[in-house]
Amino acid sequence: MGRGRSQVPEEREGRPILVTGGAGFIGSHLVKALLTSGHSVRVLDDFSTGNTANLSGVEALAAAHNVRFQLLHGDVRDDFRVRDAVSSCRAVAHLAAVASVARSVEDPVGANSVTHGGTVNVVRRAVEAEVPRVVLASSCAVYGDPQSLPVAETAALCPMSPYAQAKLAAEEVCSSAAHAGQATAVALRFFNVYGPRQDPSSEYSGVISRFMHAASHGDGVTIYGDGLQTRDFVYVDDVVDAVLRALFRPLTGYSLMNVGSGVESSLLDLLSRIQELCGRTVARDRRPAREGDIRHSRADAGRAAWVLGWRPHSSLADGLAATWSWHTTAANQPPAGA
Ligand code: NAD
Ligand code: UD2
Repeated sequence: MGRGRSQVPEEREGRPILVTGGAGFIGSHLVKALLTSGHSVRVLDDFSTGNTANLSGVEALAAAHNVRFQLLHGDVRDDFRVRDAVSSCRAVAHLAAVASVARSVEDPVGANSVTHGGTVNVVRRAVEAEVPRVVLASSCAVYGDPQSLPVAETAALCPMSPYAQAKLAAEEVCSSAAHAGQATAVALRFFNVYGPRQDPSSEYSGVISRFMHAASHGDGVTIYGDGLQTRDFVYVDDVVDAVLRALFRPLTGYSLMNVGSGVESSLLDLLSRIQELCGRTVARDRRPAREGDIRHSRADAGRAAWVLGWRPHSSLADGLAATWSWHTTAANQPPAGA
């Protein structure tokens, strides 16, 4: 690894980017964007929530762009698998995690072992293999309920769920490696990401995918709490753009950045937009607020603009329309109630 190196060394130019969790929602968009921009890609995924359908067409994409695509089935906690995965890589985008607050509350030990333990494993093996850069998918969940909005990276941290605690610990793994001069590391605190291929099939799935899945099947939705909680919904293409910049921009040491739209929307607002898209009223069932849920969220993404030259381009209206179109395309419809 390049101690303090800011640029990817030339001899690594043709080497693959490792995407852990590359068969998942965000990971699969990242993989396709990397291939399209002429980078070879290696994916490490255990398919616990990801699936091969998300990666359909990647071989053809790789061939069209004269680059390589390699899929490794394995767990980020499996030391031998991770050693193989990081070998000769140009950079690592580490996305594999138990990506759900609710699931982490149900199984805190398991969630921590993947999200924190897996990061320990990936980062230490990346450092050992002299991989010059690691980008971590972190989360705005580390802030908990911010005292004021928009929330900047300097805000107090108050992780309210095992998921948030594990993400904070994963960030510290990256910052320690960077501060020890072992790697350039970038932690991106994604806000609430949405878009095509977000899996709607579990009760733990992201709220936009849940609501759109229900609306497109003529079903009702469940609202936890009063529906007035707000989130900063950021479209997946914008998030991928931030990850690409974090992978390839000249940087040194450790960088930490919010990746959010800067716009705050309540669940009730979201539901009314979805009703407009589907042209009917969607029935709603109210349940108590979930444990570990935060109340309000909105990003100050000024640092990502400054450091990465990043800004979101998709409005909520455009992003929802594209996501709705994906949900209502027959080939993309998981069976109702799945
Ligand atoms: P996802 O569940 O679709 O993707 C996670 C991927 O990691 C899946 O393909 C899954 O099979 C894989 N994975 C899980 N455990 C693994 C393990 N032990 N070994 C190997 N692979 C494993 O979720 P996503 O929404 O695409 O999230 C990607 C990353 O972004 C996660 O780290 C998540 O915490 C983070 N993030 C997501 C959001 C969001 O709103 N979706 C927001 C903030 C941060
Ligand atoms: C958190 C993080 C997000 C990401 C994600 C991974 C915050 C602000 N965001 O998202 O960055 O890391 O965790 O899981 O911490 N809800 C319903 N009905 C449903 C589904 C959800 O009402 O069918 C509610 C849910 O209780 C919450 C809101 O919708 O209040 C958003 O939930 P989510 O699961 O989409 O995402 P969230 O905010 O937990």
